[in-house]
Amino acid sequence: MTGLQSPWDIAFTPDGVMLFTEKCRGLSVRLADGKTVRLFGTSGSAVVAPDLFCQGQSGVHGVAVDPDFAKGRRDIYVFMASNLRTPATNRVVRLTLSADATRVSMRTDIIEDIAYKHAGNGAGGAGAHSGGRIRFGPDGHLYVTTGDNHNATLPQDLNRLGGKVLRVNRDGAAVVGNNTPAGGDPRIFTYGHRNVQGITFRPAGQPNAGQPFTAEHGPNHSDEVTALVAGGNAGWDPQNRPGLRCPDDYCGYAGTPTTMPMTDTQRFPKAMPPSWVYNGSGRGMDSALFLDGNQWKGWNGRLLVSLMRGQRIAVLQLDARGMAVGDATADLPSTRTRTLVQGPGGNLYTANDDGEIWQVVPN
Ligand SMILES: [Ca+2]
Repeated sequence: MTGLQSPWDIAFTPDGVMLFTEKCRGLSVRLADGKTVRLFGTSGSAVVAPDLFCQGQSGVHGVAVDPDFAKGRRDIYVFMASNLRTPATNRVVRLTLSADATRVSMRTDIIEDIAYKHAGNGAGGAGAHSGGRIRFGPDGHLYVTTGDNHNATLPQDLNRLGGKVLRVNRDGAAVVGNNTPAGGDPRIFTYGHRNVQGITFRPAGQPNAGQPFTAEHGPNHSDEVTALVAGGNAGWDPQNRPGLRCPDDYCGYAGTPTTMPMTDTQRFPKAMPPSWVYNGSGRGMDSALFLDGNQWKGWNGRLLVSLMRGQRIAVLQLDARGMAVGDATADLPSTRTRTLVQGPGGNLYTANDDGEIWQVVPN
């Protein structure tokens, strides 16, 4: 597909209908005959969400399909910025897709209180660092990635939903077993993140199958892939760094891998260690996907990670613990890739900042 406006994420129903989001337009569907319908979003959509707004990096982000869709639970889930509350928040909204996939109804907001950056500060503009990827894991639960909003205290604050990975049921309730530290919001699965926009799950047949791996933007250094454990601290804490110059108390852009680490093992000795740290040029670590299927041959089971500024996709080989032991670059044209998804049949689908969605077939 071409001519899209900032496509952000893609999801497929089991019968092959493709759903996609555009940041400032909303959710659309591409039907089997190639026709597209704007289902939900801003003006021009079949169902207009008057509370949805687009600002800076934010708007409509992730989309996911209910794991029981094929059993008749025709629900889809969308991450979006909303001004229903003052100040505004990010939300996860559940919708029901009609049998012909041309209409949505039954909006239910399952998470209403994900942190949103309502005003610019010394670190950047409003709407920054919302996270926004949503994926069902093989455990049947919905994982939601959020961002630090350029807010110094947010990542380590266990009562606010920014700089976190959440794990909830389809109604938004906390999953038993999240292992959130005592006193924290029980929807929090991991915390101490900066801006997570990639999450994928280790495929069946690999060690620790089902374990979630995140891809996370670093602060001009140290983009990270991390293997998550329930209740884990990812070690990002951009506050109280007396040696650094910190506009509006946010030290996130002020230091080096030593003075402002993405994983601060001095403050948090038990922090989850990164599987792969990328310090080269052209970072912008965004989406992540374990490729799964024999048709991918040498890439079967490898972890793809998009580096947006680098306009390339890294192909990582992991060891049994989940640590990267090799990386290559996918032989694909250069572009800023926003999402990586496998469709029915196992082909790879990507969306990019040139307004395109690609289908990539192993050859
Ligand atoms: Ca980290």
